[in-house]
Amino acid sequence: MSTPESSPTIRLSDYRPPDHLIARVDLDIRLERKASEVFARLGVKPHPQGVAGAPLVLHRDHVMPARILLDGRALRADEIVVEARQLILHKVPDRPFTLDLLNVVDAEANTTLNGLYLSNDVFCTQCEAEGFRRITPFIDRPDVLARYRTRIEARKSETRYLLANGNPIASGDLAEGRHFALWDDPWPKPSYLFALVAGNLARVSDTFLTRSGREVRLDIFVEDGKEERCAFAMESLKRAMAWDEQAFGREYDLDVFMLVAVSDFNMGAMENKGLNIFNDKYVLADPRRATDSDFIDIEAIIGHEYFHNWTGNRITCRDWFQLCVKEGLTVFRDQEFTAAMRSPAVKRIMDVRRLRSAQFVEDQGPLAHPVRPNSYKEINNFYTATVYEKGAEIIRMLRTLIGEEHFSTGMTLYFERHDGQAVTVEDFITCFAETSGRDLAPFMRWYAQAGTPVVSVDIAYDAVAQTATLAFKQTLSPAAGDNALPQTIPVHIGLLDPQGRDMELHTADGAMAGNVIILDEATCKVTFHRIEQRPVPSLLRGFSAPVRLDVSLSDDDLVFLLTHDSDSFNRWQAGQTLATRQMAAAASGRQIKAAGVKAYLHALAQAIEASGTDDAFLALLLTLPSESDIAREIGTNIDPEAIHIARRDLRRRIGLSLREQLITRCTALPADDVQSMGGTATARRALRNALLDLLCTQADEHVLDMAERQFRDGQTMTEVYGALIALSQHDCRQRSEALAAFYDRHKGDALVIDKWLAVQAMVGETQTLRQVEELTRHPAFRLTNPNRVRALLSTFAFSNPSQFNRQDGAGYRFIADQVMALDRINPQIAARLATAFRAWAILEPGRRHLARAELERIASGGELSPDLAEMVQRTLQI
Ligand code: B3K
Ligand code: ZN
Repeated sequence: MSTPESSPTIRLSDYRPPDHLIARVDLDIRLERKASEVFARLGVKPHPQGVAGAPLVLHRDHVMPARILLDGRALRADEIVVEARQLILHKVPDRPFTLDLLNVVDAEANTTLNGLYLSNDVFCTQCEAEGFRRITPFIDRPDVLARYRTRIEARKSETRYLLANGNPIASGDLAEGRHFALWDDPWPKPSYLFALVAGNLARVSDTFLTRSGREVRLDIFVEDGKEERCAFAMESLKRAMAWDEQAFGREYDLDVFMLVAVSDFNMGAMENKGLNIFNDKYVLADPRRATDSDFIDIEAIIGHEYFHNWTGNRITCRDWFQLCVKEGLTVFRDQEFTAAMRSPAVKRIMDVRRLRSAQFVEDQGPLAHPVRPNSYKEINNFYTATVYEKGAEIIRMLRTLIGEEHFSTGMTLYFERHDGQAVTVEDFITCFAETSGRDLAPFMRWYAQAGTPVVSVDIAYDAVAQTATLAFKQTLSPAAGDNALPQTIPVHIGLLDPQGRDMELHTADGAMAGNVIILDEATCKVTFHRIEQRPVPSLLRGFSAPVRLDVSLSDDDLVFLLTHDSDSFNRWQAGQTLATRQMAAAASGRQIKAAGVKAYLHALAQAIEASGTDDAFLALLLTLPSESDIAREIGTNIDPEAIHIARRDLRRRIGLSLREQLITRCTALPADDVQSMGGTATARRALRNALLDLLCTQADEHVLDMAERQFRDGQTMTEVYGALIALSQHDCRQRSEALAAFYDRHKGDALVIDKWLAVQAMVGETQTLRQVEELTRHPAFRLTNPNRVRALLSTFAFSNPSQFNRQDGAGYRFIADQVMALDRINPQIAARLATAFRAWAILEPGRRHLARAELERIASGGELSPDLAEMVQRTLQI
């Protein structure tokens, strides 16, 4: 821990290669809970572009070698300069040499879950971004690539398995009940990809045959007794491996691929070479204990980590500013994987929802930053929705811009040219400029300019000339900076004729390629000819760019799109826009247009009746924009309570007017059992839950009984939890009974109990805060476990806007207290939770004042970790 002032700012413009390289790392690790010995033998050499005779500077964090030997000679104390976060050797040879370091690491005392730590008695590591320096002093930066060999030794009774990166090359028993394993990783890697796991785990094995005919052993390691819950994870892994071969031509490159599930983990998972470590939430699943969306997440995250093997591991980033070069690209790859495995239309909507709810909010507040940031104090604070999700949107736009074929050859060129390297965004984009022949210099602005551009469109129809003219204008966000230049924005469009059919698009120079307009100036006008009737425009189809669209379509036009658009994304979007319009008006005290509401309800009714609509898609149509979506639309002077009421009222209105249809549709859905896990059953369950949720807004005995029955008889967690969520929003007997029964049924199972914690934290009632406070003292809750913290505290702070933003400020006070307590245990998780305050500046004055006061209280609360200190300073913009 250190005081806020003590962390230096790291700048992209200061980048220079290190003066030394480490080409070989031999680790010999003797594990003990309190004092593991880590012998590190480093093969060091001067960097060809470094300063000759420069000192060797090693990063260190909580570790100080007891002995240092240079080419076998023990260094004297006066030859070593020890600084708080560095170890400096001033006199090192100007030729390759060996450095031996003997370190002692206390895994048991490490609650940060960064470096070497224990999770339920299992030794494991997390080294990205800068955790390796907690294990041994090192040049701990991604442009230092080394070959690693790792020997692990430990007590046999405590460590059935000893795992590290690469291929296993030896193992055996030793004296005094100890054993060892030796691992060799043939692929040079940065230190952040190092991993080690040792513990009494259980193993589930399978094999995968690569397309070139190599057999790879697949091992999933889990805590004892959880083996049966790994089947889906294993299937997902095999699907991911096959898909990467087929879609990107990428094969796996070691003899064994291992995946370990641990219960204490800071994020979703980690792509360590050959040894991915996962939060067990994203591995363990069976239909009775995990929901369909858990299954979907597991498949996506297993894919994501596996895809990193090429985009991240074989080709890594030069420095942490280039994080998006592995993360944005890998998110894009996992999105494509899910789209290929499931419904592309549903996947796109889910991704855009996530982008808007996390990234747009970030972009509109004090934490806005470019996809490639210019500076940071604590890099862990920059694993953000902007780097990940907006980073993925940039890749998607790139593909739209240059076309499928150039994109694919560009990817192949990238893999060939940069294999084994640590690269920059420029290296990556250059490959596509070369294959497409397009100047991508203007496109690079997407990486440099923060903020969400607004694209406004005016439509003029000339019935005499039979032309339709679209006038586009882009307005950059103030976050983009004073010298910002227009972005390259691909706008996919369609024009619908009065029957709802797509018209052919002809400009003066002929038919339009792919119906995509590239807006790369501040304004642009496009005229379409031979438009015989007034068209309804469908703009930004498939959400072709991460922008806000500003177009004044009438309610009737939106209903028309909701009913007819051939682009499913825009069908969904039309419904969302209509609903948001009503709710934003109500929440701002403006008159709601009765005709608008009526038209919206009518369109929903039609969608429910229509045959042929995919159930999962219909479920999305029936799900209203979230309270945060509405807040974002309103933009300033936010009153979260008024928004909550507006949303609740519209839901009630739907539940009331469409009651009979909702019931009929719900009862007509065939029952599911635990065996029904395919796409159709998943879609059906999503629809059943969406229908039930709307019905329950009526809170009469009939609908509450329906929910209670589904809760009691549901065969899958999706149904049971769906019913519990529907019930949880109403203060009724059924709710308290269901909550008690759920706890009773699952009390031994932490991951399921997380759902129980979360559902209570989401209730939009004033007693929720007290309930959440009480739950922090419940035996099921632990501040040291990130999954528990996220289930209870993050759900309250991020998914319950009306209660977190209580008018009396008690929600802010509570979360601020938790953030400060957490900071002493796990700074990364504390800093993450503190981002709940990121939208404080757009609140109405009373709440704004209270939220700010809590941020200031954290800022002045004594010793803060660098993580939290930076986050609070940025949020307050001080
Ligand atoms: N690369 C890791 C994230 C590491 C976060 C470090 N604070 C997981 C992923 O994106 O796949
Ligand atoms: Zn990733």
